[in-house]
Amino acid sequence: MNESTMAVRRAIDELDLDGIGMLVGACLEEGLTPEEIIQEGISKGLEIVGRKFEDGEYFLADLIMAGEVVKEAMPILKARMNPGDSSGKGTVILATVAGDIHEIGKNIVGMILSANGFEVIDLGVDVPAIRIMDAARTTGARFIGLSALLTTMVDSIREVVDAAGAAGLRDQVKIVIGGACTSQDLCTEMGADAYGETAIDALRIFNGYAAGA
Ligand code: B12
Repeated sequence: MNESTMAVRRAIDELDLDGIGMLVGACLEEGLTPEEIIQEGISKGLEIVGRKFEDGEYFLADLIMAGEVVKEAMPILKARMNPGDSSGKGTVILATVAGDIHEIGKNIVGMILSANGFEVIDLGVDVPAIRIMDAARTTGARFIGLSALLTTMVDSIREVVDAAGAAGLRDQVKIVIGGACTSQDLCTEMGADAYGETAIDALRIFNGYAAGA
């Protein structure tokens, strides 16, 4: 395990808002890619925070702080991602589902997709199905990415699938889901088109659709 990404992981676990920028910068200096830093440092650090929250060692204020620490790191990583080629792979509408306000994973997915030729329309968090479908209709986007982290909110995914049906768009749009509480089984159960475990999976899946696979 790389020592610098371990330091990023530790900084998130220790809620080190002041130190994170320097540590992420050190990883980039070493030649690590933003994707590697996200995967090995940031996501793993947040996993530790999540476990501590579950165990009662961390409280909601700590979760909020962990989110702030990650937000500090994101612009630094974004600035180092490829500006995105103009190959015009299509438009992806991204949203965290209704009832859920987790945004870090969605934002990472958005960064990686836009750095790889997709136009990303990010509708934000806690987005009702109807708004997602309005956006799909008005922009003509064929791809929808839904992020969900709360087990209690997974039905919001089905609502989007149903809304696509009601709008007569179900055959025209691909609905891809991801986020900590999702799985292939959930994807099948909710009637979505694909499940991706990581932001890199999101890219692979949308690349496949863009290529007509
Ligand atoms: C930070 C955090 C928060 C922050 C969010 C800050 C922010 N600005 O986003 C705040 C403080 C707001 C928060 C609030 C709550 N949280 Co919270 N939170 C977390 C924590 C620690 C990290 C989440 C995160 O950002 N992970 C890092 C990102 C990078 O991972 P990710 O989102 O999974 O995304 C990756 C992949 O899943 C994938 N991906 C994500 N989206 C998509 C989309 C597509 C299309 C694809 C293909 C892939 C993909 O790519 C990403 C990168 O690879 C998690 C613990 C955890 N391990 O997940 C708990 C966690 C998700 N929270 C939890 C809970 C319970 C809550 C609260 C209900 C707490 C409370 N009592 O109020 C509230 C809910 C509020 C609400 N209505 O949404 C639980 C959920 C349990 C469950 N299964 O339902 C968790 C798992 C903690 C725990 N272990 O108990 N939380």
